[in-house]
Amino acid sequence: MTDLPRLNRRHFLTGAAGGALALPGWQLISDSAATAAEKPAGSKNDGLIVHGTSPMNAEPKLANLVQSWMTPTELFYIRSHAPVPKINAQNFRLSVEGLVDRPISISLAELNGDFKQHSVTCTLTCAGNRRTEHSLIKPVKGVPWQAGAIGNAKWSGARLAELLKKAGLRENAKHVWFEGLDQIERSSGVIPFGGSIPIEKALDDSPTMPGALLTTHMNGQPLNGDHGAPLRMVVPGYIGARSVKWLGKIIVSDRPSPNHYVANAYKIVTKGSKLEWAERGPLYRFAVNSVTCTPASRSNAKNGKLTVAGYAVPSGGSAIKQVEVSSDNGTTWTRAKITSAIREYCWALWSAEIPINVSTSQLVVRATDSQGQTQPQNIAWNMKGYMFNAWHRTKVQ
Ligand SMILES: Nc1nc2c(c(=O)[nH]1)N[C@H]1C(S)=C(S)[C@@H](COP(=O)(O)O)O[C@H]1N2
Ligand SMILES: [Mo]
Repeated sequence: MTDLPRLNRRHFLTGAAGGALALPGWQLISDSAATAAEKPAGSKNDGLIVHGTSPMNAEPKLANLVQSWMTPTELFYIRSHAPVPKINAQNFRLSVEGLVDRPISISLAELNGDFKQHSVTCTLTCAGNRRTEHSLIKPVKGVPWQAGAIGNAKWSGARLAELLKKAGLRENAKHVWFEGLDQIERSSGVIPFGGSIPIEKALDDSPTMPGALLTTHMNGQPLNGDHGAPLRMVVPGYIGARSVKWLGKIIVSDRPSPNHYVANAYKIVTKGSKLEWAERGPLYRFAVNSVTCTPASRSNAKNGKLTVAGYAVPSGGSAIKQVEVSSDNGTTWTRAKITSAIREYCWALWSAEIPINVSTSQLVVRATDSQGQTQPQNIAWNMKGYMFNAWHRTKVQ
């Protein structure tokens, strides 16, 4: 790899501190969305919608988000369950334990120097993206994401499979747990954020896409605090929650992680009984989805043709095949033009010219991916408001 700067101490220190220092300038101003506020205009992340500052949860405005196929770091959504932990990158060590022959404790310099560095471009999206639309069925708790909890970035680091190979997997290794160094206050006590993935996914390397990447760089720069400095997982094709930030520990096991964020969150449940939580499997792959980003809903439109544009994301691991827009609630569809690269594990950007007249009240978009997955007209409500991928509707007036 040629374009990844070698890590050094200064990078890690500025990388880790940068995110924390970059944020106090944000201020809350009243906005139509109850908890949302925007960063004052005139700076690079002009227009980020902030749902909360401690921990930081923010998403870009949709019109800004679809300006480029590669999402600039300052426009990349931030989803954190606790404040950014202070990590001294100099004496930081990642440990690998559990069902391995040789447990590992490794520094960042060793991870960078002893393992081949790979760069991959893939889309990360939160399972709660579009929760505000889901809440129109029946309200749910959780960060009220609009449709901006998604971004496409270049991630660089070592392949998880190579580290696991070095540790030597035992025969009964079935799942890989990730543990963050953050401290999340819950009624039951303080816990780290945890994730886990099946061992098959961890080892599912292709020449161009790792099953999972131990990421130190985002878009060619050392990770900043908000995005997980100094080290995070990136699990292409899986819901964002499996890409654990501020990674401190990897545990190989014969079962999924018992961490709250695997066992008692990120599942599709409708009643929330103990039994239902125990019976449901953890969410892994994200679902095919698409959103019209411009114009915004309720923009004024004239008779004639309206140009609409947005993003479409394939279900985890596939590629976008087609995007269609309808002005008659799905009776007839117009195929949109893909205006970006089309790649596995990545979103695509699209635009379409749609004839409209006085009787047009809304536009609908749906995407289909290379696995034949397509968005449903409606989806069933679930308690946490996850995986909302019903046809996206834009009101026109
Ligand atoms: N340690 C830790 N990792 C985490 C989280 C967190 O709160 N703590 N949030 C997860 C969730 S729910 C998502 S969607 C992604 C968001 O990554 P980003 O903030 O870089 O966009 O990080 C995941 N990794
Ligand atoms: Mo998420």
